[in-house]
Amino acid sequence: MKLYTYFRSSAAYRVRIALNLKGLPYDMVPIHLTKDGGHQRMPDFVAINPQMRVPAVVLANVDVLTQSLAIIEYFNETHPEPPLLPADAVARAHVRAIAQMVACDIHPLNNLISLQYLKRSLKQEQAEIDAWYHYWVIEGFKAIEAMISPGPYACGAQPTLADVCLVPQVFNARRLKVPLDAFPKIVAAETACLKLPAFDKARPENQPDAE
Ligand SMILES: N[C@@H](CCC(=O)N[C@@H](CS)C(=O)NCC(=O)O)C(=O)O
Repeated sequence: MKLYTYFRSSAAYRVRIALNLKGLPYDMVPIHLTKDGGHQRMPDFVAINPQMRVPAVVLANVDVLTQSLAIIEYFNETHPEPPLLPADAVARAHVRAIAQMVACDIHPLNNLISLQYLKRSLKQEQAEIDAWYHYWVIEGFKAIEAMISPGPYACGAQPTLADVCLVPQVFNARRLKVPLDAFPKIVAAETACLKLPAFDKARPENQPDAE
């Protein structure tokens, strides 16, 4: 299978972690999101993902999967071990809630294309864009911090979809210099996760396209 990825994309980072946790091999196809106006806009990639975003997965039978959460749930269903969602329905809803707080409430407000729109179309200054970024991460992290259960991972003793989403968002927050002192449980979950080879191998700095 092929994973269309970009080393710094937190959505692609989620899929790399999940595939590594499942022990599934994949070939990475780097899509540079800023070079030459963005390789995600080139016809070869648009034919794979008309949304012009990474990640995308092309399975061995050439089926195409897009959207990180849909991709991860597909692999969790087809390769159940280790499970990324708990067996208990309430616990599962809790894990999905944290994952969606990252993927649906924080990330869309501060991913590359949203920040580019603030800058290029709405002509906002960099300081205002940074303030926007920090505001939405901090608002989201305040709620997630309150929802994290005793660790070492975000939702207990095993890494789950919540960690798969949270760790890349913490990477992004650090890169944009969001102070994390108010979020000790989030940082502790991140520390525990990054000790696992599956998470470590997926880190942006460990990717073949890292700059
Ligand atoms: N909800 C999507 C988000 C995908 C997304 O926004 N990817 C970003 C990188 S993290 C992207 O490809 N952006 C392209 C662009 O900014 O033009 C998912 O979870 O897969």
